[in-house]
Parts: sequence; structure tokens; C-alpha cells
Amino acid sequence: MYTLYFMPGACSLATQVILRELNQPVRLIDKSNTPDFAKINPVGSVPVLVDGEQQGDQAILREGVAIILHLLNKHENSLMPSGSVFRTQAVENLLYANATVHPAYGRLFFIAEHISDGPNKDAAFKAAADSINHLWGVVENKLAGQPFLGGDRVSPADILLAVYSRWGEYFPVDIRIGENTSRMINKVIQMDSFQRSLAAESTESNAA
Ligand SMILES: N[C@@H](CCC(=O)N[C@@H](CS)C(=O)NCC(=O)O)C(=O)O
Repeated sequence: MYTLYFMPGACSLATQVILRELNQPVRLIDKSNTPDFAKINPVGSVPVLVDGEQQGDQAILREGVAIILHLLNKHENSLMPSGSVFRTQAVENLLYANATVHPAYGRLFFIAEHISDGPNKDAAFKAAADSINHLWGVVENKLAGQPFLGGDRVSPADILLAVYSRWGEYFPVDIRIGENTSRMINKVIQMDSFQRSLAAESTESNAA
């Protein structure tokens, strides 16, 4: 059994989708119901995954990519290809999502929180949106000849990108996602594992 600390709609949603794709049972804990979360992750971010039941026999894992690779190494799956180069390319895509696209969206959250309303804030939002749109353009080109970044099958990077794509609507920005990418995102969002993860987040957050 795994325990996943999450925030509704955050990148931890991708971790939950992957757990469900791997048919692994998961207990969800909303970070906002965890007053001592700083003891679990001093950085303050989700996802955090606890692997194991017993104290002393548990691993507490932080950082989304480390968690995802741990799960994919541990459980048989078709999300990651097996050949060495293909596997490295899948990790490259995963890091493109987590270490390049995610921080680009992170700028929107930062601007919303730290810059006072006015022309400077508008300009900062516009610059951040431009860089996000550039990154979606790179994804769009990669998807010109294949439905998913994983090729014919969904890959972890596709799942992460589908989660991030939902963040633009929180801000006054014009995020442009191309047709190929929208098609990929819609397919991922329609996956049973994605829909069940959204429902589980909502149930868990409303329960407290
Ligand atoms: N590099 C970290 C980044 C995680 C991250 O930034 N998570 C966001 C949610 S998507 C978060 O928890 N932010 C803290 C907060 O909003 O309180 C990872 O991939 O795990």
C-alpha cells in the first residue's frame, strides 16, 4: 500500500494516475489537512509518497520524477519502453515535463502571489505565458507523427503534461496549445485512471 500526499489538481495528480495505471492501492492525504507537513517534506511541496506500511520499514519519497521512476522500476508496466535508448528518451520527456514545463507554469503562480496588480504584473504574466507557449510548441512538433510522447502509447510525460495543461485557466493569460497536443491531452484526461484520480481527490478533500 502506498500513501500519497497531494493538493487537488497539483502535480501530485499525475503521481496518482500512474499509481492507478500500475493497479496499486493508494491512500490519499490532502496536504492542507496535515499541519506537520514540514516534517514530511521540509520543502513544503507535493507529491510525497510513502512506500510501505510499517514505521521503520517505510520509504518516504519526495520529488515527482524520483517517485515516478521508483514506481515504474518496481512494478511491471507498459508506460516505459524497455530498450535502453527508448527508456532514456522517455526519461528525457519526463524531465522536459517536470523540470522545464512545470517551472514555467510555476512562474504564473509566483507572479499571481508576489507582484502587485498593474502594468508590471500584466507584462510579467504575458512574458511567462509566451515562454509556456514556446514549450507547448515544442510538444506540438514532437506530436506531429505520433499520438503520445511515448509513441503509440501513453507515457508518464504525457500524463504530467495533461495535468499541467489545466493550470493556465487559473490566470489571466492566453495559453496556446496546438491541435496535436490538445488531442493527446484529451485522451489522457479521458483515461479511467485520470477520471478516478480526480474523483478520489475530490472525495478526500471534501471528507475532512
Ligand atoms: N520539484 C518538485 C516540485 C513540486 C511542486 O512544485 N509542487 C507544487 C504543486 S504542483 C507544490 O507542492 N507547491 C507548494 C504549494 O503550493 O504549497 C517535484 O517535482 O516534486
